[in-house]
Amino acid sequence: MRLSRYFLPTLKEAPSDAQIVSHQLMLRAGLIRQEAAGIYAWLPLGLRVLKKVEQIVREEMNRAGAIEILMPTLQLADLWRESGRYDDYGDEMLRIKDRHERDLLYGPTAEEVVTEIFRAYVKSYKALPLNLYNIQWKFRDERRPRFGVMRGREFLMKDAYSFDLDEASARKAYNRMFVAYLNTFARMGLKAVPMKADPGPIGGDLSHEFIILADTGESQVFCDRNLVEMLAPGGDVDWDDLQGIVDERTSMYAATEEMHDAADFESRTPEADRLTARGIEVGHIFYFGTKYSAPMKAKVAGPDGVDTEIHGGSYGVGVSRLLGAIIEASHDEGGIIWPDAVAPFDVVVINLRAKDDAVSAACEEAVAALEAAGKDVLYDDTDERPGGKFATADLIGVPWQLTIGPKGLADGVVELKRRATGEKVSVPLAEALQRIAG
Ligand code: 5CA
Repeated sequence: MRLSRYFLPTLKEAPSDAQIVSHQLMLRAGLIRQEAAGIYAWLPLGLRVLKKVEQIVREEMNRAGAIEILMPTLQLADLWRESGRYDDYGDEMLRIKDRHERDLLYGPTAEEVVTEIFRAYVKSYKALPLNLYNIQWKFRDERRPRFGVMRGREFLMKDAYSFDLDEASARKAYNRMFVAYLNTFARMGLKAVPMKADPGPIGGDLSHEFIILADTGESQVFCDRNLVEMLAPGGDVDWDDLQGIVDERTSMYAATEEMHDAADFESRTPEADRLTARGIEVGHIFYFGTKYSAPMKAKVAGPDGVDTEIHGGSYGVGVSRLLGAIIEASHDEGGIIWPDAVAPFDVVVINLRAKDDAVSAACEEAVAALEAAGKDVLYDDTDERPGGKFATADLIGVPWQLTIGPKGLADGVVELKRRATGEKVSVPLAEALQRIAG
Protein backbone atom coordinates (compact mmCIF):
# COMPACT_ATOMS: atom_id res chain seq x y z
CA MET A 1 0.00 0.00 0.00
CA ARG A 2 1.43 3.34 -1.09
CA LEU A 3 1.05 5.97 1.61
CA SER A 4 0.68 8.69 -1.07
CA ARG A 5 -2.47 6.90 -2.30
CA TYR A 6 -3.70 5.80 1.14
CA PHE A 7 -6.07 7.45 3.61
CA LEU A 8 -4.16 7.91 6.83
CA PRO A 9 -5.34 11.12 8.48
CA THR A 10 -2.93 11.53 11.40
CA LEU A 11 -3.16 14.40 13.88
CA LYS A 12 -0.30 16.30 15.52
CA GLU A 13 -2.29 16.63 18.70
CA ALA A 14 -5.17 14.73 20.20
CA PRO A 15 -8.39 16.63 20.96
CA SER A 16 -8.39 17.77 24.57
CA ASP A 17 -11.37 15.61 25.55
CA ALA A 18 -9.35 12.43 24.92
CA GLN A 19 -8.22 11.66 28.47
CA ILE A 20 -6.39 8.37 28.25
CA VAL A 21 -3.43 7.48 26.11
CA SER A 22 -5.13 4.81 24.00
CA HIS A 23 -7.93 7.20 23.04
CA GLN A 24 -5.42 9.96 22.23
CA LEU A 25 -3.30 7.62 20.13
CA MET A 26 -6.27 6.10 18.28
CA LEU A 27 -7.32 9.59 17.21
CA ARG A 28 -3.79 10.80 16.43
CA ALA A 29 -2.83 7.69 14.44
CA GLY A 30 -6.00 7.99 12.35
CA LEU A 31 -7.63 4.75 13.51
CA ILE A 32 -11.05 6.11 14.39
CA ARG A 33 -13.20 9.20 13.98
CA GLN A 34 -15.83 10.14 16.52
CA GLU A 35 -19.23 10.64 14.87
CA ALA A 36 -21.27 11.09 18.04
CA ALA A 37 -20.67 10.42 21.74
CA GLY A 38 -19.50 6.82 21.95
CA ILE A 39 -20.04 6.21 18.22
CA TYR A 40 -17.06 5.90 15.90
CA ALA A 41 -16.23 5.49 12.25
CA TRP A 42 -13.34 3.09 11.64
CA LEU A 43 -10.70 4.54 9.37
CA PRO A 44 -8.54 2.25 7.19
CA LEU A 45 -5.75 1.65 9.70
CA GLY A 46 -8.15 1.08 12.59
CA LEU A 47 -10.27 -1.23 10.50
CA ARG A 48 -7.22 -3.35 9.65
CA VAL A 49 -6.44 -3.85 13.33
CA LEU A 50 -10.10 -4.47 14.19
CA LYS A 51 -10.22 -7.21 11.53
CA LYS A 52 -7.06 -8.84 12.87
CA VAL A 53 -8.36 -8.83 16.43
CA GLU A 54 -11.68 -10.18 15.21
CA GLN A 55 -9.94 -12.97 13.28
CA ILE A 56 -7.95 -14.12 16.31
CA VAL A 57 -11.15 -14.23 18.35
CA ARG A 58 -12.85 -16.20 15.54
CA GLU A 59 -10.03 -18.73 15.23
CA GLU A 60 -9.96 -19.41 18.96
CA MET A 61 -13.75 -19.75 19.11
CA ASN A 62 -13.63 -22.24 16.23
CA ARG A 63 -10.82 -24.16 17.88
CA ALA A 64 -12.96 -24.50 21.02
CA GLY A 65 -15.79 -25.96 18.94
CA ALA A 66 -18.06 -22.93 18.72
CA ILE A 67 -19.88 -22.26 15.43
CA GLU A 68 -20.22 -18.85 13.85
CA ILE A 69 -23.55 -17.32 12.89
CA LEU A 70 -24.60 -13.70 12.37
CA MET A 71 -27.60 -12.32 14.19
CA PRO A 72 -29.27 -9.01 13.35
CA THR A 73 -28.47 -5.78 15.15
CA LEU A 74 -32.20 -4.98 15.42
CA GLN A 75 -34.27 -7.25 17.62
CA LEU A 76 -37.96 -7.56 18.40
CA ALA A 77 -38.99 -6.21 21.78
CA ASP A 78 -41.47 -9.09 22.07
CA LEU A 79 -38.61 -11.57 22.50
CA TRP A 80 -37.32 -9.55 25.42
CA ARG A 81 -40.81 -9.44 26.88
CA GLU A 82 -40.77 -13.23 26.79
CA SER A 83 -37.55 -13.44 28.79
CA GLY A 84 -38.74 -10.70 31.12
CA ARG A 85 -35.77 -8.43 30.42
CA TYR A 86 -37.48 -5.76 28.31
CA ASP A 87 -38.47 -3.59 31.25
CA ASP A 88 -35.53 -4.54 33.47
CA TYR A 89 -32.83 -3.52 31.02
CA GLY A 90 -33.50 0.17 31.54
CA ASP A 91 -32.14 3.23 29.81
CA GLU A 92 -29.13 1.48 28.33
CA MET A 93 -31.42 -0.12 25.77
CA LEU A 94 -31.96 1.87 22.59
CA ARG A 95 -35.64 1.41 21.79
CA ILE A 96 -36.90 1.96 18.26
CA LYS A 97 -40.33 1.84 16.57
CA ASP A 98 -40.75 0.78 12.96
CA ARG A 99 -43.42 2.20 10.58
CA HIS A 100 -45.95 -0.33 11.88
CA GLU A 101 -45.41 0.96 15.41
CA ARG A 102 -43.76 -2.29 16.33
CA ASP A 103 -41.24 -2.10 19.15
CA LEU A 104 -37.70 -2.93 18.13
CA LEU A 105 -34.40 -2.40 19.88
CA TYR A 106 -30.77 -2.26 18.86
CA GLY A 107 -29.35 -5.37 20.50
CA PRO A 108 -27.15 -4.79 23.56
CA THR A 109 -26.59 -8.59 23.72
CA ALA A 110 -28.34 -11.55 22.10
CA GLU A 111 -29.43 -14.21 24.62
CA GLU A 112 -33.05 -13.88 23.51
CA VAL A 113 -32.39 -14.03 19.76
CA VAL A 114 -30.08 -17.02 19.99
CA THR A 115 -32.52 -18.85 22.28
CA GLU A 116 -35.27 -18.21 19.71
CA ILE A 117 -33.06 -19.70 16.97
CA PHE A 118 -32.15 -22.67 19.14
CA ARG A 119 -35.70 -23.56 20.13
CA ALA A 120 -36.87 -23.34 16.51
CA TYR A 121 -34.54 -26.12 15.38
CA VAL A 122 -33.09 -28.17 18.20
CA LYS A 123 -35.41 -30.76 19.65
CA SER A 124 -33.13 -33.51 20.89
CA TYR A 125 -30.22 -33.80 23.29
CA LYS A 126 -28.32 -35.51 20.45
CA ALA A 127 -27.57 -32.08 18.92
CA LEU A 128 -25.81 -31.03 22.14
CA PRO A 129 -23.43 -29.66 23.15
CA LEU A 130 -23.91 -26.66 20.92
CA ASN A 131 -22.19 -23.30 21.06
CA LEU A 132 -23.19 -20.57 18.61
CA TYR A 133 -21.35 -17.27 18.41
CA ASN A 134 -21.41 -14.09 16.42
CA ILE A 135 -19.25 -11.03 16.02
CA GLN A 136 -21.71 -8.20 15.68
CA TRP A 137 -22.19 -4.55 16.60
CA LYS A 138 -24.03 -3.91 19.82
CA PHE A 139 -25.54 -0.75 21.22
CA ARG A 140 -25.74 0.27 24.85
CA ASP A 141 -26.81 3.79 25.61
CA GLU A 142 -24.13 4.19 28.27
CA ARG A 143 -24.70 7.14 30.56
CA ARG A 144 -21.04 8.13 30.31
CA PRO A 145 -19.47 6.90 27.09
CA ARG A 146 -15.78 7.66 27.45
CA PHE A 147 -12.20 6.73 26.73
CA GLY A 148 -12.94 6.23 23.04
CA VAL A 149 -13.68 2.65 22.03
CA MET A 150 -13.13 1.53 25.61
CA ARG A 151 -16.62 2.49 26.70
CA GLY A 152 -18.51 3.19 23.53
CA ARG A 153 -22.23 3.18 22.88
CA GLU A 154 -21.89 1.28 19.61
CA PHE A 155 -19.21 -1.38 19.92
CA LEU A 156 -18.17 -4.67 18.35
CA MET A 157 -18.68 -7.71 20.55
CA LYS A 158 -18.07 -11.39 20.07
CA ASP A 159 -20.86 -13.14 21.90
CA ALA A 160 -21.08 -16.90 22.19
CA TYR A 161 -23.95 -18.92 23.66
CA SER A 162 -23.73 -22.50 24.86
CA PHE A 163 -26.58 -25.01 25.11
CA ASP A 164 -26.32 -28.17 27.21
CA LEU A 165 -28.58 -30.78 28.68
CA ASP A 166 -27.48 -30.38 32.28
CA GLU A 167 -25.32 -28.36 34.59
CA ALA A 168 -22.32 -30.70 34.44
CA SER A 169 -22.02 -30.46 30.67
CA ALA A 170 -22.75 -26.72 30.76
CA ARG A 171 -19.78 -26.33 33.07
CA LYS A 172 -17.63 -28.09 30.51
CA ALA A 173 -18.82 -25.60 27.91
CA TYR A 174 -17.93 -22.80 30.34
CA ASN A 175 -14.46 -24.27 30.79
CA ARG A 176 -13.93 -24.43 27.02
CA MET A 177 -14.66 -20.73 26.75
CA PHE A 178 -12.51 -20.00 29.80
CA VAL A 179 -9.50 -21.65 28.15
CA ALA A 180 -10.29 -20.23 24.69
CA TYR A 181 -10.24 -16.75 26.26
CA LEU A 182 -6.84 -17.31 27.88
CA ASN A 183 -5.47 -18.33 24.46
CA THR A 184 -7.22 -15.53 22.58
CA PHE A 185 -5.83 -12.71 24.70
CA ALA A 186 -2.35 -14.26 24.84
CA ARG A 187 -2.22 -14.29 21.04
CA MET A 188 -2.78 -10.54 21.11
CA GLY A 189 0.19 -10.07 23.42
CA LEU A 190 -2.03 -9.42 26.44
CA LYS A 191 -1.88 -10.81 29.95
CA ALA A 192 -5.53 -11.33 30.82
CA VAL A 193 -6.43 -12.48 34.32
CA PRO A 194 -9.73 -14.31 34.90
CA MET A 195 -11.45 -12.84 37.95
CA LYS A 196 -14.58 -13.76 39.82
CA ALA A 197 -17.21 -11.31 38.64
CA ASP A 198 -20.71 -9.99 39.20
CA PRO A 199 -23.11 -11.43 36.56
CA GLY A 200 -25.15 -8.19 36.54
CA PRO A 201 -28.09 -8.00 34.10
CA ILE A 202 -27.03 -11.15 32.20
CA GLY A 203 -27.70 -13.21 35.32
CA GLY A 204 -26.55 -16.51 36.76
CA ASP A 205 -24.25 -17.48 39.60
CA LEU A 206 -20.96 -18.35 37.90
CA SER A 207 -19.12 -15.60 36.11
CA HIS A 208 -15.59 -14.49 35.33
CA GLU A 209 -14.27 -11.31 33.85
CA PHE A 210 -11.01 -11.35 31.93
CA ILE A 211 -9.04 -8.34 33.03
CA ILE A 212 -6.00 -6.56 31.59
CA LEU A 213 -4.16 -4.68 34.28
CA ALA A 214 -3.73 -1.01 33.39
CA ASP A 215 -3.67 2.17 35.46
CA THR A 216 -6.37 3.66 33.28
CA GLY A 217 -8.71 0.69 33.76
CA GLU A 218 -12.25 1.42 34.90
CA SER A 219 -12.48 -1.31 37.52
CA GLN A 220 -10.67 -1.86 40.77
CA VAL A 221 -9.41 -5.44 40.97
CA PHE A 222 -7.71 -7.65 43.54
CA CYS A 223 -5.64 -10.71 42.74
CA ASP A 224 -2.73 -12.96 43.47
CA ARG A 225 0.30 -11.57 41.64
CA ASN A 226 1.25 -15.06 40.42
CA LEU A 227 -1.86 -15.22 38.24
CA VAL A 228 -0.70 -12.34 36.08
CA GLU A 229 2.40 -14.12 34.85
CA MET A 230 0.76 -17.50 34.21
CA LEU A 231 1.11 -18.60 30.60
CA ALA A 232 -1.90 -19.45 28.47
CA PRO A 233 -2.49 -23.21 28.07
CA GLY A 234 -2.39 -23.10 24.24
CA GLY A 235 -4.59 -24.98 21.82
CA ASP A 236 -3.14 -28.42 22.43
CA VAL A 237 -5.29 -29.35 25.42
CA ASP A 238 -7.98 -31.94 26.08
CA TRP A 239 -11.06 -29.86 25.25
CA ASP A 240 -13.30 -32.39 26.99
CA ASP A 241 -11.49 -32.11 30.29
CA LEU A 242 -10.29 -28.65 31.15
CA GLN A 243 -11.27 -28.69 34.82
CA GLY A 244 -7.65 -28.97 35.95
CA ILE A 245 -6.61 -25.89 33.98
CA VAL A 246 -9.58 -23.90 35.24
CA ASP A 247 -9.06 -25.03 38.84
CA GLU A 248 -5.41 -24.02 38.70
CA ARG A 249 -6.45 -20.48 37.81
CA THR A 250 -9.48 -20.18 40.05
CA SER A 251 -7.75 -21.59 43.13
CA MET A 252 -5.79 -18.37 43.43
CA TYR A 253 -7.65 -15.28 44.58
CA ALA A 254 -8.81 -12.87 41.88
CA ALA A 255 -11.92 -10.74 42.08
CA THR A 256 -13.41 -7.53 40.77
CA GLU A 257 -14.53 -4.86 43.20
CA GLU A 258 -18.17 -6.03 43.31
CA MET A 259 -17.12 -9.55 44.33
CA HIS A 260 -14.17 -8.63 46.52
CA ASP A 261 -13.93 -10.17 49.97
CA ALA A 262 -10.99 -8.64 51.82
CA ALA A 263 -10.85 -11.33 54.52
CA ASP A 264 -10.82 -14.11 51.94
CA PHE A 265 -8.13 -12.28 49.92
CA GLU A 266 -5.92 -11.96 52.97
CA SER A 267 -6.36 -15.51 54.15
CA ARG A 268 -5.64 -17.01 50.73
CA THR A 269 -2.85 -14.78 49.51
CA PRO A 270 0.52 -14.14 51.19
CA GLU A 271 0.97 -10.39 51.70
CA ALA A 272 3.80 -10.11 49.16
CA ASP A 273 1.59 -11.62 46.47
CA ARG A 274 -1.44 -9.39 47.04
CA LEU A 275 -2.01 -7.14 44.08
CA THR A 276 -4.55 -4.32 44.07
CA ALA A 277 -4.77 -2.66 40.68
CA ARG A 278 -6.95 -1.09 38.03
CA GLY A 279 -8.13 -3.26 35.18
CA ILE A 280 -9.81 -3.24 31.79
CA GLU A 281 -12.50 -5.88 31.26
CA VAL A 282 -11.92 -7.40 27.81
CA GLY A 283 -14.08 -10.48 28.24
CA HIS A 284 -16.87 -11.72 30.47
CA ILE A 285 -18.30 -15.22 30.70
CA PHE A 286 -21.48 -16.38 32.42
CA TYR A 287 -23.21 -19.61 33.34
CA PHE A 288 -26.88 -18.91 33.97
CA GLY A 289 -28.55 -22.32 33.83
CA THR A 290 -32.18 -22.08 32.73
CA LYS A 291 -32.60 -18.30 33.13
CA TYR A 292 -33.56 -17.89 29.44
CA SER A 293 -34.59 -21.42 28.49
CA ALA A 294 -37.29 -21.57 31.19
CA PRO A 295 -39.31 -18.44 30.26
CA MET A 296 -38.61 -18.92 26.54
CA LYS A 297 -39.40 -22.64 26.62
CA ALA A 298 -36.19 -23.84 25.02
CA LYS A 299 -36.41 -27.57 25.71
CA VAL A 300 -34.93 -30.69 24.20
CA ALA A 301 -35.88 -34.34 24.61
CA GLY A 302 -33.35 -36.03 26.89
CA PRO A 303 -32.12 -39.65 26.55
CA ASP A 304 -35.23 -40.75 28.48
CA GLY A 305 -37.52 -38.94 26.03
CA VAL A 306 -38.56 -36.35 28.61
CA ASP A 307 -38.40 -32.67 27.57
CA THR A 308 -35.84 -30.73 29.59
CA GLU A 309 -34.97 -27.03 29.70
CA ILE A 310 -31.46 -26.52 28.45
CA HIS A 311 -28.66 -25.07 30.58
CA GLY A 312 -27.06 -22.03 29.04
CA GLY A 313 -24.08 -19.75 29.28
CA SER A 314 -22.96 -16.70 27.38
CA TYR A 315 -19.48 -15.47 26.66
CA GLY A 316 -18.55 -11.98 25.53
CA VAL A 317 -15.38 -10.41 24.18
CA GLY A 318 -15.11 -6.67 23.66
CA VAL A 319 -13.57 -6.80 20.19
CA SER A 320 -13.46 -3.04 19.59
CA ARG A 321 -12.53 -2.36 23.23
CA LEU A 322 -9.52 -4.64 22.77
CA LEU A 323 -7.84 -2.09 20.50
CA GLY A 324 -7.86 0.39 23.35
CA ALA A 325 -6.70 -2.26 25.82
CA ILE A 326 -3.82 -3.35 23.59
CA ILE A 327 -2.66 0.24 23.16
CA GLU A 328 -2.88 0.90 26.90
CA ALA A 329 -0.63 -2.13 27.39
CA SER A 330 1.73 -1.38 24.52
CA HIS A 331 2.86 2.16 23.66
CA ASP A 332 5.62 4.66 24.38
CA GLU A 333 6.04 8.42 24.03
CA GLY A 334 6.40 8.01 20.25
CA GLY A 335 3.08 6.25 19.78
CA ILE A 336 1.55 2.82 19.47
CA ILE A 337 3.59 -0.41 19.55
CA TRP A 338 1.37 -3.04 17.92
CA PRO A 339 2.07 -6.67 18.83
CA ASP A 340 2.91 -8.49 15.57
CA ALA A 341 -0.30 -10.52 15.58
CA VAL A 342 -2.63 -7.51 15.39
CA ALA A 343 -0.49 -4.91 13.59
CA PRO A 344 -2.22 -3.11 10.70
CA PHE A 345 0.87 -3.72 8.55
CA ASP A 346 3.86 -5.95 9.24
CA VAL A 347 6.39 -3.46 7.95
CA VAL A 348 6.61 0.12 6.74
CA VAL A 349 9.16 0.80 4.00
CA ILE A 350 10.36 4.38 4.31
CA ASN A 351 11.71 6.08 1.20
CA LEU A 352 14.02 8.87 2.37
CA ARG A 353 14.20 10.51 -1.04
CA ALA A 354 11.15 9.78 -3.13
CA LYS A 355 12.38 12.02 -5.93
CA ASP A 356 15.50 9.91 -6.42
CA ASP A 357 14.80 7.19 -8.98
CA ALA A 358 17.46 4.81 -7.70
CA VAL A 359 16.17 5.07 -4.11
CA SER A 360 12.59 4.59 -5.29
CA ALA A 361 13.57 1.58 -7.37
CA ALA A 362 15.31 0.02 -4.36
CA CYS A 363 12.25 0.69 -2.20
CA GLU A 364 9.95 -0.87 -4.75
CA GLU A 365 12.19 -3.92 -4.93
CA ALA A 366 12.02 -4.23 -1.14
CA VAL A 367 8.23 -3.84 -1.13
CA ALA A 368 7.86 -6.50 -3.85
CA ALA A 369 10.12 -8.94 -1.99
CA LEU A 370 8.25 -8.40 1.28
CA GLU A 371 4.88 -8.83 -0.37
CA ALA A 372 6.11 -11.99 -2.10
CA ALA A 373 7.02 -13.26 1.37
CA GLY A 374 3.40 -12.69 2.42
CA LYS A 375 3.95 -9.51 4.43
CA ASP A 376 1.51 -6.61 4.63
CA VAL A 377 3.56 -3.59 3.59
CA LEU A 378 2.92 0.11 3.92
CA TYR A 379 5.20 2.00 1.57
CA ASP A 380 5.92 5.59 2.58
CA ASP A 381 6.58 7.06 -0.87
CA THR A 382 5.56 10.59 0.12
CA ASP A 383 7.92 13.55 -0.16
CA GLU A 384 7.61 14.50 3.50
CA ARG A 385 10.85 15.18 5.35
CA PRO A 386 12.55 12.21 7.06
CA GLY A 387 11.77 13.43 10.59
CA GLY A 388 8.07 13.51 9.80
CA LYS A 389 8.17 10.06 8.23
CA PHE A 390 9.89 8.52 11.24
CA ALA A 391 7.44 10.21 13.59
CA THR A 392 4.48 8.85 11.62
CA ALA A 393 5.98 5.36 11.50
CA ASP A 394 6.50 5.43 15.28
CA LEU A 395 3.02 6.85 15.89
CA ILE A 396 1.18 4.17 13.91
CA GLY A 397 3.26 1.47 15.58
CA VAL A 398 4.02 -0.89 12.68
CA PRO A 399 6.41 -3.56 14.09
CA TRP A 400 9.21 -3.12 11.54
CA GLN A 401 10.51 0.03 9.84
CA LEU A 402 12.75 -0.48 6.83
CA THR A 403 14.37 2.74 5.70
CA ILE A 404 16.13 3.25 2.39
CA GLY A 405 18.02 6.44 1.49
CA PRO A 406 20.72 7.51 -0.97
CA LYS A 407 23.60 7.08 1.47
CA GLY A 408 22.69 3.56 2.53
CA LEU A 409 22.00 2.62 -1.03
CA ALA A 410 25.51 3.70 -2.01
CA ASP A 411 26.88 1.49 0.79
CA GLY A 412 24.58 -1.41 -0.11
CA VAL A 413 22.60 -1.28 3.14
CA VAL A 414 19.15 -0.44 4.44
CA GLU A 415 18.25 0.51 7.99
CA LEU A 416 15.97 -1.82 9.87
CA LYS A 417 14.30 -0.73 13.08
CA ARG A 418 12.24 -2.83 15.44
CA ARG A 419 9.50 -0.54 16.77
CA ALA A 420 9.10 -2.35 20.10
CA THR A 421 12.74 -2.12 21.20
CA GLY A 422 14.00 0.79 19.10
CA GLU A 423 16.91 -1.41 18.02
CA LYS A 424 18.34 -0.36 14.64
CA VAL A 425 20.71 -2.21 12.32
CA SER A 426 22.24 -1.28 8.98
CA VAL A 427 22.30 -4.44 6.87
CA PRO A 428 21.99 -5.48 3.23
CA LEU A 429 18.39 -5.71 2.03
CA ALA A 430 18.49 -9.52 1.87
CA GLU A 431 19.43 -9.71 5.53
CA ALA A 432 16.74 -7.21 6.51
CA LEU A 433 14.17 -9.32 4.69
CA GLN A 434 15.36 -12.40 6.53
CA ARG A 435 15.08 -10.70 9.90
CA ILE A 436 11.56 -9.50 9.15
CA ALA A 437 10.55 -12.97 8.00
CA GLY A 438 11.66 -14.09 11.50
N1 5CA B 1 -24.22 -11.48 26.88
C1 5CA B 1 -23.01 -11.35 27.65
C2 5CA B 1 -21.93 -12.22 27.11
S1 5CA B 1 -22.01 -12.41 25.41
C3 5CA B 1 -22.57 -9.90 27.70
O1 5CA B 1 -23.18 -9.05 27.09
N2 5CA B 1 -21.54 -9.64 28.46
S2 5CA B 1 -20.96 -8.20 28.80
O2 5CA B 1 -21.98 -7.28 29.11
O3 5CA B 1 -19.98 -8.39 29.82
O4 5CA B 1 -20.22 -7.68 27.52
C4 5CA B 1 -19.20 -8.45 26.93
C5 5CA B 1 -17.97 -7.63 26.68
O5 5CA B 1 -18.27 -6.53 25.83
C6 5CA B 1 -17.38 -6.99 27.92
O6 5CA B 1 -16.52 -7.88 28.59
C7 5CA B 1 -16.61 -5.80 27.35
O7 5CA B 1 -15.31 -6.23 26.95
C8 5CA B 1 -17.42 -5.46 26.13
N3 5CA B 1 -18.22 -4.24 26.37
C9 5CA B 1 -19.30 -4.13 27.18
N4 5CA B 1 -19.77 -2.87 27.16
C10 5CA B 1 -18.97 -2.17 26.33
C11 5CA B 1 -18.94 -0.80 25.89
N5 5CA B 1 -19.83 0.08 26.30
N6 5CA B 1 -17.95 -0.43 25.02
C12 5CA B 1 -17.05 -1.33 24.57
N7 5CA B 1 -17.04 -2.62 24.96
C13 5CA B 1 -17.98 -3.04 25.81
